[in-house]
Amino acid sequence: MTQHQFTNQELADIFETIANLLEIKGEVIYKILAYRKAADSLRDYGGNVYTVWQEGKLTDIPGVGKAISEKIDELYTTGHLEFLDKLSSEVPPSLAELLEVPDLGPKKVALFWKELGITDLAGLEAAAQAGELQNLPGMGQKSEAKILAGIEALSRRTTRTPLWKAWPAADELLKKLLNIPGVEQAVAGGSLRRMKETVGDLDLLVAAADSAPVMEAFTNLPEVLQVIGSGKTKSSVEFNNGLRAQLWVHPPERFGTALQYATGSKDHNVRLRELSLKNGLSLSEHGFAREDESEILCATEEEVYEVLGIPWIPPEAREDRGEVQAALAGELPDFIELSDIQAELHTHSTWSDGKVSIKEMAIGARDRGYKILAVTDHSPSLGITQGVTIKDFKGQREEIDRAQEELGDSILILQGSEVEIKADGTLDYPDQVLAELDIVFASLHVSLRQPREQITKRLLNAIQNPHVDVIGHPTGRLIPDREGADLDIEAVFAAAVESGVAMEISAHPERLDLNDIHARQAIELGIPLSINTDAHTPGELDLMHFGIATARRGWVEAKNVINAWEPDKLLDWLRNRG
Ligand code: DGT
Ligand code: CA
Ligand code: ZN
Repeated sequence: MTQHQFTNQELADIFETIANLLEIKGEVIYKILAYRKAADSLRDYGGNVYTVWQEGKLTDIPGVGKAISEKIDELYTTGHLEFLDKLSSEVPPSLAELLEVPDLGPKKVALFWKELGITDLAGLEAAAQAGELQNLPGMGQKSEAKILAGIEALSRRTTRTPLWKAWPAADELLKKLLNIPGVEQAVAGGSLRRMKETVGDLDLLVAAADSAPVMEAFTNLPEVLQVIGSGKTKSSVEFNNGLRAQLWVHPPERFGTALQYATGSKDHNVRLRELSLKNGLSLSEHGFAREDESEILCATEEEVYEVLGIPWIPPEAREDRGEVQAALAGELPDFIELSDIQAELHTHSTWSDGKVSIKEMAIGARDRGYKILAVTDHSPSLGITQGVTIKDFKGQREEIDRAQEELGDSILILQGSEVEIKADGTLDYPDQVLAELDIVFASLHVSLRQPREQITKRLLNAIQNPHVDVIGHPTGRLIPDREGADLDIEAVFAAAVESGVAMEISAHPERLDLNDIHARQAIELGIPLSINTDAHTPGELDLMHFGIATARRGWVEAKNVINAWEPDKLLDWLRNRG
């Protein structure tokens, strides 16, 4: 047994590298193509190449001739390849990474290397920034700028995109798609439609009888940096901003199965396929196929679930977390909807770091159909914002009374606070001050990196305070840059059950905190939730749908959410908490 058991993928990568280096070196094209073909073939090969080698049948693999099979033999026997070692001494292997830059081919890479001594990405970036590339033969200011943009896109590629960034980008693209002649529908699928907090890439679905003109128009959009792949039903592109998207185009009569497939999740789809097969039907993005190969086409997604014999499942719940089983048993939850929300309970005004007056926030809430608005400005200890001092509360109450009088009974304004849970675990106001307020949020903003035991204890202190009604954005995370506090969430939930406090799902898309999984755990324990935007302007009140989506991902129903209750029930609940 040798120690050099390269996988199919590793072998493919080695031959790919050889092809790239030969190309930069300027080798004749047929040699390069032979290595490239071998690499592709090894990557896609169904069996295990190592086993085939042991059987002495390497040349049975397509694309593997005598020269390649000898190299594979050398690799498995010795662990390395003399040919590659020699090639690497002639052409720096780090040059291959330059080929990853969109639109940068081997000729240009060779040019940069020979003329400027550039051997890696960092060197290329520095030269482009210094304007050294534009004077080379065949180059100019424009192509130099493009290379810089390409390097930037490359550096962003590894990370997932937060939902709050992907959402508006998708929105804009969908509008453009709808303007292409022949496009009947354009909607988002994938993790974006499921409202996952981050997305890997956008999946855009179009219903059109003829796909070619749509693909053509899409791949030629000015914001497209490079086309990664293009086919009849699917194209894949990378945009200048580093985001990637797949466009799926299907005829209108098949749009239902296409949208369902591309919405995923993959695991949910696998479940549906299993269910379908039990009914003698094979489900694909194109439709259902019977055993005699006749088809059932679905123009809408509702029809897909109907054929499967289960109720339509909202995209947010398609994560294979028991939803298909629940649907079969008729036990899907009555998922909360935006229209269930009756009150916005976590907002800021000019009394702390909000941008507008209490009255303006109340008008914003009223215009969105809410019956109650709570103003919950920060307490003073949070250094970065101007907070409400104990003395300020009287003046703030007067402003609320005036606004209430002017707005009449169209909306009820509550005086609340977002009181800081300080680093030592105490709250920023004494109990008798908290007792005077209509609603109290307690939140962590500072010293979030304390050890688990310490920060958990801090939160437990707030949970156990009888004047605290809601724990605001409990973990304090910010997507994508800040991880939440290292809380012992079981202990937190146990304490919440004990005290009856509500936990927030912050709808602010940088927070979505509690997240979907924690929200589901919380309601299973009977902990009431509250979904709020933490708005600092009236416009931010529109972020509520992100919180609703997170709640739906956590199987939350309206009855679990205090601000989805009838106003009287909510006010009773608040009064009873003291
Ligand atoms: P992402 O982009 O990583 O945030 O996650 P998704 O869910 O958007 O996944 P993506 O973009 O790889 O694929 C889009 C959808 O295509 C996915 O949600 C379900 C479907 N899909 C992709 N690969 C497979 C597969 O191997 N089997 C099945 N049944 N569906 C798949
Ligand atoms: Ca995706
Ligand atoms: Zn806040």
